[in-house]
Formats: sequence, C-alpha cells, structure tokens
Amino acid sequence: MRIDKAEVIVTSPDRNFVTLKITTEDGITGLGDATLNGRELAVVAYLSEHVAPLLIGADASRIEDTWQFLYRGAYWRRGPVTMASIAAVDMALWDIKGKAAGMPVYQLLGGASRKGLLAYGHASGKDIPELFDSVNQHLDEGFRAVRIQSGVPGLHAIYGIASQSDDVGGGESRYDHEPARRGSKPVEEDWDTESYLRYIPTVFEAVRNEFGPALPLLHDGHHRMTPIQAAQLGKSLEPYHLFWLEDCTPAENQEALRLVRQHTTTPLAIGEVFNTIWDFKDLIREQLIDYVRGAVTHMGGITALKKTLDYAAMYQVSSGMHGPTDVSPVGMAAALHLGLAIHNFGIQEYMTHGSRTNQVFEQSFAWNEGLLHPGNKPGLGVELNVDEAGKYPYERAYLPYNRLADGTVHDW
Ligand code: CS2
Ligand code: MG
Repeated sequence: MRIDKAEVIVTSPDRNFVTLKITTEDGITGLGDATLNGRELAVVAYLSEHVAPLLIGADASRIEDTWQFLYRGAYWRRGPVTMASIAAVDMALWDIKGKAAGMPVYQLLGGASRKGLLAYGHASGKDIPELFDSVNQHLDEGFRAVRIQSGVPGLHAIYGIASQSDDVGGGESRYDHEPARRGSKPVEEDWDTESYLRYIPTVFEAVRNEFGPALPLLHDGHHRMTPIQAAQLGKSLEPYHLFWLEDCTPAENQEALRLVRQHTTTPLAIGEVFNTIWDFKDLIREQLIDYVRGAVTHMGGITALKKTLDYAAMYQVSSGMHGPTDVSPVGMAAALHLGLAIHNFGIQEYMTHGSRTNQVFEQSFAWNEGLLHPGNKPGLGVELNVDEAGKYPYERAYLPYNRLADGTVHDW
C-alpha cells in the first residue's frame, strides 16, 4: 500500500484547522489532524516542507515504523509543532489501515471496552444566574457531566466564559467558548489569582446547592496558580467533590504537583499542552495526577497516546482527553476510537464544533444519552469535503494573553 499523495489542507470554517490527507496508490485516503491553535502555519510548513515529501512511495501499512522514522529521524524530537505533525501522519495511517481492513479503528485497537464514552461539556457564565442557565442548557443537551467556569467580580475578560466571545467570525455566537480570536494581534485579558481563589469556592457551593451532590463537576485552573495557591484551591473545593481540577499550575514545573498533592484530595488532571509520554512519566509514576489530558493531535497520534495511557493504567490513572474546538473533528474521532478501546477510560471533553465545520468535516460519531461513540464506519469515520473547505481560507488568529493589574504578563 504505497503512499501516492500527501496533501496539507488548511480551512477556516468557524476557526482554523490543519488536516493532512494521505492517498495510497489504490486510492484509499486517510485523514490526520495537525491543528495547533494560534500557531497553525508552523505545522503546515513542517508537514509540507519536511514530512510530506518523505511519505511519497512509503508503505502506508507500517504505522509504528513510520512513527519511529519521523520521531527519531527528525533528530530534534518532541515539542508541539513536531508532535502535531507526527500525529497527523499517524492518524491518517490508522484511518487507511481501518479502511483497508474494512473496520473502524477501535476494532484494530482491541475492540470496544464500553458501550460509549462519558463526555463533559463547557458550562460557563459571567455570573451565577448565567452559569445556571448554561448548566441547564448542557443537561438539556444530554450531558451527564459539566465543566464549570465562572466570571470573577472585578475581572473583565477571563478564560472559559462563552458569553464574552460574542463573535468568532461570520457573526455566529457560541455557547461553547472558542478562545482563539481572529485578528493581527492577541487580545489582552486581565487576571488576579487572589480574587479568583476567594470567589470560585462560592461558585461551586452555589452549583452544588442548585444541582445536587451527584452531577460530576470539573474545573479548569488553566495554568494560572502557584503550587501553594493550587493547593489552597484544591482544599477549598474538597467539600464540593469535583471530578477534577485541571491544569492547576503551569505544567513545566512538575514538582509543583507534589506540594498540591500534600494538601488536597481533589483529583488532578493535567497534560493538554504535553506532547510526549516523557512529559507524563514522573507525574504518573509518582501518582501526582489522576487523569491524563493529552490529545491525540498534540501527543504524536493514536500510537503514542495509547502507549502513554497503557503506562498510566498500571498506576490506575485514567484518560481525560482534551477535546476543545481547536481539536478538529478528525482529532476528535481519533480520541473516540482510542477512548472506546482502552480499559482506563475516564472521561472525554466534548466542545461542539460550529455548523460550517460540520459541513466541511462529514462525521459519523454518535451522541446519545450523554455518551459519545465513534461509529462503525471503516477507519476513523470522518471525510473532508474539499470543495466546502476551499470556501474558507486561513484567517490569522491568536489565543489571548494575560496581564496582572500591575502590567505583568501572566499565564493565560
Ligand atoms: C482548554 C482549552 O478545553 C480546555 O480544557 O484548556 O480550551 C484551551 O484553552 C484551548 O484548547 C487552547 O487552544
Ligand atoms: Mg484545559
């Protein structure tokens, strides 16, 4: 099954997406997601200039060997651009192998370990009434778990509040939050950790009082706290029994989690910005996290993330794959196939894509009673409508950044 073509397709229906399309000499096609939010064109260059030429004539059936060739052969290993590029090739080859075998990818990964994947949605609000509306909307849509993000009095624009982002281009307002903003410069947002630490526990108290003790509630600290602040927040949220507290500290300083663990039993999730198993190894081995947040798109593909999750299983650490709108429908499909097959599945993030995106990417996953299923089409089950994609050329967009009241740049 020789590779005949490797095309890098950039489209921007509701937001920018980078997709690798590999075609074999027998006409079988495979898709891979290589979207790196706010840095999309760097991956386009890496794929088009350095990887695609190496794939022509290669044997599409040799997934592991191709992975090792692209990882070790690059000499310069790891990092978000390299690993998103390798991920796209890996996903496309699994898609092709599934189509050639006439099987959905999860069957190649060992078959289904469950009937569907518990998923959480992004509930948010500038204030409590708006937040309650958002939770109710997600429950009405069938979600059985929700992430809670709230505005903080005194702060104008903070991460995760959908109603702030009134336009993501083309005039469509979204309930789910799309952080990247089209434009020539990133938007500046404000932040103050002390105000946040005082306010967020009161939000969870209100949500528990309103929605009861059983609803799984998640929260994203989005890399903004020092280790002791994260320990404080984890402790103050214990009465509300969170499913997880995510990205409580910037991920580079992994020892920070030891201090957080010493002070709180709130479950911890981390890793959406991680790119290889090496980023997770010590955190998993030392039981410093409970959920692996890596995404197929940013962790070097299905091949690499499966190895990381198999390692995590030895330590009873579960998956919590990153599934925001900047993971394309192809990356999402790959996450669903992997999530269905592994034993240590925890939960899947599920931000719904926009209507134009759903026209560009024809998908076959199912959403039923709060559970996602990848579907049973051969391969990953997603096709790219090239003509539709061609209608939406790339538009420069950036993730926001933060400044504290004194002007200091802070983690966004
Ligand atoms: C977030 C993301 O979904 C999440 O957990 O952390 O929305 C994140 O901000 C974006 O994916 C960044 O591109
Ligand atoms: Mg996150």
